[in-house]
Amino acid sequence: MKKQFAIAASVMALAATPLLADMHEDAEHEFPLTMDEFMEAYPEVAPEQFMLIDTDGDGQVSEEEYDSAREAGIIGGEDDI
Ligand SMILES: [Ca+2]
Repeated sequence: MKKQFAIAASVMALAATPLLADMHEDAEHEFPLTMDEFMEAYPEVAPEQFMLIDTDGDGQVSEEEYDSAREAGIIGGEDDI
């Protein structure tokens, strides 16, 4: 009985791993981010700050804009999330 539970737990852990990896990728590393996606990832960022980050004004945050915003200190590093 105990062994069956352990096997079931292992299978569930294996099945859950790709799902968690996808969610992580969507949240932090898929560029460009729409304003909604960005605000979800960085709820502390005000809409006015989003306009500073979206320097070309297309309503999305590209990887370059994200890197610039981090360098400018508008958003924190990944350690702060
Ligand atoms: Ca942009």
